[in-house]
Amino acid sequence: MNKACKIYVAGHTGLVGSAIVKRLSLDGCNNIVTRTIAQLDLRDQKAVNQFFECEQPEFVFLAAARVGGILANTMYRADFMYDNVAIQLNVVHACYVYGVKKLLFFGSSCIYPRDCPQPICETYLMSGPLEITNEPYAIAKIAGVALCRSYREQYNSSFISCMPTNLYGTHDTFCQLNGHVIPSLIAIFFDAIYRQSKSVVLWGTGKPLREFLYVDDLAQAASFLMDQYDSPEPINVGSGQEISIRDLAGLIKEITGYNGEIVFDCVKPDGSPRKLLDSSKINALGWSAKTALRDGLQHVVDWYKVHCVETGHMQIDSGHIKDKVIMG
Ligand code: GFB
Repeated sequence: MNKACKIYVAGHTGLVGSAIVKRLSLDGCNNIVTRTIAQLDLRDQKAVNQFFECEQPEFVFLAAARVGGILANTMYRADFMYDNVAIQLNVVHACYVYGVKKLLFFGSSCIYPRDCPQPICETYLMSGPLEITNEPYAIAKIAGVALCRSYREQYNSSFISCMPTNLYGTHDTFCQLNGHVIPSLIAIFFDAIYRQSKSVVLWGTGKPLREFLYVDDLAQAASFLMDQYDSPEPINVGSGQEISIRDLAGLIKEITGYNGEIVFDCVKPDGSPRKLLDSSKINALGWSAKTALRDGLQHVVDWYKVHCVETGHMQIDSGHIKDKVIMG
């Protein structure tokens, strides 16, 4: 992939896609193609084919997906399955038909079995039952991995898959109903500061462990893999930085400056007890995460203050849970 190559970043308005566009631009890539969902609905096969025929991208980062935290995954199971399978079928097939040189597909750490040994190696894929809260999303993502491998096996297509661990960064969904835990907690603590609430209610027991990767580190890994990796096997991308939800909440509380109490609502789901990736494969190739969790969180909190708190755009319960989908 050289700087003049035509690169399509699918999902460029989302957490991952926006970080990839930023990374590629910093690397000097000057021929990046993007489309918003209003311009191109990736669930529409005809529209996708027309786009590929017209633009003829050489490299594709498939970061478009319907995404959300534990609640959205639980409530909109059909949408998470349908939208992701449709996007993947259309984009991967178009990459084959229109001769894309290389495709990088983003899976997720939730595609591994719920109770598999930790840290999780790539070989554990499909070795046991999935976590129920996000099973439709996980099955859709497993289909994406299998799709890339199948086109490689049958047509020799250079399609690869990576498995990012739980991500966080700017341009995320800072809303409790839709969001993942980090953006939700940032929004909740700032809302509590604004309302002078004495306590905040978070979900689950606080006991689950999560590994977190700053999205700019993932973007760097994605660019690295596009250049360095060409294998049918998916590859994990993690930071090795694991923390309990309770400790994470304490850390975000401290960084935001909230002084009240944290209460856990144990009726709400915990999801997977633990999801720590074994990233030794990508580490051995020469990539490792750079951003310490505290530094990354500080950066996101500072960004949120400027872009959402000071502008009055805090939305902890926007209610538009079903509409949140990144596809363009
Ligand atoms: O980030 P999160 O929604 O997703 O939740 P998963 C992580 C943990 O944080 C769970 C707890 O144990 C939640 O119960 N939690 C506590 C909260 N308070 C909150 C809150 O206010 N909001 C949220 N969102 N969580 C996701 C999958 O699982 O992992 C996705 O559902 C995706 O499909 C992602 O694959 C990587 O880590 O549990």
